[in-house]
Amino acid sequence: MKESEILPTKYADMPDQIVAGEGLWKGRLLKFDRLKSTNEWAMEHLDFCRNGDVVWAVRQTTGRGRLSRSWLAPDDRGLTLSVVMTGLKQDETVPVLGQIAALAVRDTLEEYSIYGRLKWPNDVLVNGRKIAGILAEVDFDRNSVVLGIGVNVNMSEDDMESARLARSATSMLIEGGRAFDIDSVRECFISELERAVEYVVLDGTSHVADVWARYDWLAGCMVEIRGTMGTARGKYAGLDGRGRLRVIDGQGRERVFWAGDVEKIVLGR
Ligand code: BT5
Repeated sequence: MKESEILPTKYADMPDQIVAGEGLWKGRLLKFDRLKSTNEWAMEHLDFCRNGDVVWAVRQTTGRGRLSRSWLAPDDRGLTLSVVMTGLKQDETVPVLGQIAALAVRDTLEEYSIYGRLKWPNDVLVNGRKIAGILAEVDFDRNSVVLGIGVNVNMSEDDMESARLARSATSMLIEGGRAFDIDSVRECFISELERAVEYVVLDGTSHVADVWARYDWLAGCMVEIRGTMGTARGKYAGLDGRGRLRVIDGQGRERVFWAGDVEKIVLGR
């Protein structure tokens, strides 16, 4: 980042630095040395944010996941940021933004020779362990979406162990066998996301389910889905064109879910 483009800010609760041109679509990078949650800050400061701003916390202390769950990011070792998008048409694009972000994370990892798979609604897994999570929040009144992304970059097995995530979580360091430069990972992710969002804006969302299917961790599995609208068990049938999960239940009926948690059913146990 060029020194001349860094503008220090002087207000409490405002970014420590604002860097022009390093956000999405050459938007601003709003950099915090420490922040409770980039999503929380962005949602509370939408009047300050512009389309394409990226809120980045070097240290995020109380990151949030979906459904009031928490997101672990030990000091300096995770990438934690939120992308602000405003003025989006309230069409089919908004519900698939989380999936587009997951695809962009997967593409980013591939740049570093780490090969991720996707798990609905928008997790990225490597060897069955979660390496990145995404939280999309919408403010309908302001016509804005805050897309929060957490990527485990340099977390060790010990970090995962102490957070009781040893079996369920992994990191770029664990999978790649070396430490990675978080600035480069961030820059790579922003350009992958830019590309993916532009594709959808120009071409619509119909291709998202097809691209997702190439890397789908649940493909061919029996699953149990606990959605906001009930529970179902059955054969996983991929995503539909609107990003919803499809399951064929025991009676052969197709059920679709907008949101929820899905797990593979291991038969014979
Ligand atoms: C998510 O929720 O996966 C969304 C995570 C989004 C985090 C980003 S970081 C930047 C932005 N600012 C925020 O405050 N949040 C976003 P969910 O699917 O509910 O998964 C949460 C669950 O994953 C937790 O209950 C843990 O079991 C597990 N978990 C927590 N931290 C993890 C980590 N670092 N790696 C893998 N799994 C983790």
